[in-house]
Amino acid sequence: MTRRIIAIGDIHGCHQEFSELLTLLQLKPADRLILLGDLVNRGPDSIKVIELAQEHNAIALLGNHEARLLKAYRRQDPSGLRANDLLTYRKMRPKDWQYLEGMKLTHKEPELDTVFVHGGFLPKGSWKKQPLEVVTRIQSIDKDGIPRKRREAPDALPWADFWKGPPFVIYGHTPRSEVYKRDWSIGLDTACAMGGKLTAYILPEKHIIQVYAHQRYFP
Ligand SMILES: [Mn+2]
Repeated sequence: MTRRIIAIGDIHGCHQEFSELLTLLQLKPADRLILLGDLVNRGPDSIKVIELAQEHNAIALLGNHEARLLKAYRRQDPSGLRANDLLTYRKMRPKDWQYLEGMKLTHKEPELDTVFVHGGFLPKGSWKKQPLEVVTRIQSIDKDGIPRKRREAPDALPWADFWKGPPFVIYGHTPRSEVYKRDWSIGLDTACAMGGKLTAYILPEKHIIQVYAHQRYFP
């Protein structure tokens, strides 16, 4: 029996779609589930997403949304949070915070020479040494080589266009209508909370399974 490595893109509180996807995947005990961060905010129930992740022994990576919530939690000051983040913040129980605290920045599967991360990497230097602000937030790289959000720099190209592996990188964070495949990466954020799809990518067979969002939860 081959063990499957299954990565899932940004869930953003979409617990129903996450649950449907888990059913379709028919997880076996040997399978390894990797969630690419941003489990929370935007969708209807972030706490249920955290619970499902725990039930299925997922490896959950830190997204910019978790990082933002944790920052407020550590200061015990949610005043800087957006309205939507605040809804999650208020529902979080101590054990949910503990779960967020345990999220890793990256995960590597050495046999596949594949790395998993929420946002992505700058193409220069080792991927292992890049700071939280880069790996959880990068979407594009501008002409000066600075990591940017797409919104801030519409003309900048996706970081994945510059990335020449190895390793192969599987990431989320940049919502698109379809997965974004390059020779050395694949982006799996298919904008579920915005009425798109939730995507799972299964290794080693490189198979994609998707479920449609029931509705648009976030503008
Ligand atoms: Mn994100």
